[in-house]
Amino acid sequence: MENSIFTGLMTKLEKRTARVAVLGLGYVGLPLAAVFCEAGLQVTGIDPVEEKINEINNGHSYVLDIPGAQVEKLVKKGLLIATTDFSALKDADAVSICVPTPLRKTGDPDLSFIVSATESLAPYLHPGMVVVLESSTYPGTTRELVLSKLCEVSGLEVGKDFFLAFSPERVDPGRTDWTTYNTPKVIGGITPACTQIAAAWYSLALQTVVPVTSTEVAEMAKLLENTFRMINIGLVNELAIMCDRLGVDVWEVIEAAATKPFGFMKFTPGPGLGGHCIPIDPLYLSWKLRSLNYNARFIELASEINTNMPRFALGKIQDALNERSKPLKNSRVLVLGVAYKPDIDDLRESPALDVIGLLIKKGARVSYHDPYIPTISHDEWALESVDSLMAEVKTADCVAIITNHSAYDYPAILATANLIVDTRNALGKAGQNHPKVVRL
Ligand code: SAJ
Repeated sequence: MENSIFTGLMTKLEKRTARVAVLGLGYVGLPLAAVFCEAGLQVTGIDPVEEKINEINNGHSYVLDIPGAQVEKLVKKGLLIATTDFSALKDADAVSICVPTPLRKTGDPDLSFIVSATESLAPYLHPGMVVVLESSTYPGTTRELVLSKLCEVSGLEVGKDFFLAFSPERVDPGRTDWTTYNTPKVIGGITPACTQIAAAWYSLALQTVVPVTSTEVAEMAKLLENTFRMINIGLVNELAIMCDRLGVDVWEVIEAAATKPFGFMKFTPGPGLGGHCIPIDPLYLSWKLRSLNYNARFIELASEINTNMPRFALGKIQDALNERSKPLKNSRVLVLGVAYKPDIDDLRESPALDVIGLLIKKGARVSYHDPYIPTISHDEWALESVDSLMAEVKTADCVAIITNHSAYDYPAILATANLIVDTRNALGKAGQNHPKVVRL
């Protein structure tokens, strides 16, 4: 049911006079702010980290997907303003919340960033405002946590005085084919009017908006997307363990299966599951279901298998050295690639950190190289990426390819190394049945 507040906000959106605020200027928030600016909307970016604010206001970018020149252009045009001052929200008509949703040490969801952002926003919530939460989280968060706090503090009625929706982020940092602008965007509101107004807002700036009937549907869609991925990676990781027992080359098996033109989707095994989405989002879902007395067994099992892969990779390294009468202890092991996936500089949840920690615990003399990551400090150890890569490859007792950056000259590495454990099939066919190569 439309009221004057609804039509007033809709008119501001249609005239593009609605003032936008983006809370949280990370790899999701900054590209989202930029795409709203490109649509001609005036955007205030708010983040508590002063360095980020200064970078933006000085026309620089710290986010892979947003060139500094674009930030400079938007700031110079007065379309993008950045501040640490949350009171800027009092002038906003449309607010996107793009804050992290990590896990606590206990493995439980850490909703502190969403709570903090909501508490910062609540005092400034006013009639005619639309709020969209983008952070990946369990179904029910928007309604149970964000809505209740906003209503409690403001006394306003959702769907009539203000509008609230959830829209999962689908940013894949470094990707150029699918961007914030052209990736379809699911949006679900607390009420039909919330869905309608949030979809109208996002449709000003994004190519495709997909309205759904509730915030829970939108929250759950995101978790399905990433749980699907995590479980299928767990499946091929278990396949790698099975093939190891069977003495069958798992990479050849997967290549053969992938020739099926329908009904199959290729995933590849590895030394573990990294990143800030895939290992984490599914655990938000299983955590929520446990509170409803349901055990999400697929997620638990896949998580167990994925978490064990660093140890499986260690076993491969240990066995390969053993075959050459070299104990792991005091052997020189060079780890190639430590980012959580190829061709990026992100270490978050990287399995390389687990593999290196296990190698150090076993007394191996560990070094690493990564063209994107010059230094690592993790738990009680710290390392620097080696300088002369090929000299280190030559002297290492074992080279362990953990992240298959495309920058590496794999034929040269194969020719130079004494022994290679290839956990990513980086060497391809050249590494199959090669006397110097052990594959996962
Ligand atoms: N991995 C495997 N085998 C695979 C695929 C991935 O072991 O077959 C490992 C990677 O090495 C990495 C981890 O899983 O350690 C996650 O890799 P990812 O390719 O899923 O990359 P992410 O974590 O950056 O996932 C993002 C997600 N995007 C969003 O959540 C918006 C995911 O939904 C995308 O599908 C993925 O990018 C993508 O396709 O690149």
